[in-house]
Amino acid sequence: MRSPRPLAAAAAAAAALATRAAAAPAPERGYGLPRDVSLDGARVDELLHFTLLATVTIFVVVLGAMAFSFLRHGRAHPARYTHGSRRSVGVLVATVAVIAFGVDVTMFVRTLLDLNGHFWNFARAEEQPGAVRIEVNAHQWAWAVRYPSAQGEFNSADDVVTLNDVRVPAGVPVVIQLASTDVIHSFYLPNFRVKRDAVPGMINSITFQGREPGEYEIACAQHCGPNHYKMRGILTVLAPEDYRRWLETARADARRGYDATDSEAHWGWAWRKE
Ligand SMILES: [Cu+2]
Repeated sequence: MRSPRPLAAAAAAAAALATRAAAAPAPERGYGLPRDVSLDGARVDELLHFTLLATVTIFVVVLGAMAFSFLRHGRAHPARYTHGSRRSVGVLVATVAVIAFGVDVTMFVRTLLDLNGHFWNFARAEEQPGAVRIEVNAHQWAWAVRYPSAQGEFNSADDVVTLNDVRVPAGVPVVIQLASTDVIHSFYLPNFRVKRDAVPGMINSITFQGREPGEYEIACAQHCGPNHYKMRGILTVLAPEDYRRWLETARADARRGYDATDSEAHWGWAWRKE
């Protein structure tokens, strides 16, 4: 009788392949922005939609005025030039100024409030119970990812280190500190509406909160060399219980593989307080 071993091995290989394939983020469907799965992404979308609405409105009004003039006057209409009166010009300029200024100031203030209160408020994100801290070191051409030990220390014996693979729990803020060892890269999460450069010699922060479990794309948004396109990672948002289980297993693996003499493996840094 044939040994079941090769079959079992083939099944295991097929299962491993299937898992890999399933780990690819689903392609975006339809038109418009990528699906927003973050807590604060709607703030960015609102500004984009407002800008779109404003430009489309202006486009339609200008086009409408031109079309009206063409249709109303036709070819035979002789050209008539007018420079308006002081009053009419004043009213026109004032109206345009008030509308443009009002729109600009509104957008500017909203942007400042969103940045200071949410997107750049790393201290507040870190204070939330259960907040996750991660270090990401960008290099040509991959993202090296490091989680702290159970005590919250980086470069410890049970740091979990992954490559192009960031896993986070849903429903809590995530704060990532970014570094680069060679050129400028940019850590971009389209589904979370956040992006930040990783600059050699600097530690930059980025924060977001995932709303629903799933797999999403990590991209590099700075052209960083011939293999720039390979800097595609996967950000997996897990249910909190699944995340806890994964982290525990990964920590146990990390402890088993720890080599205190391998200094290159300890590229992490002491967490910077904002
Ligand atoms: Cu890059």
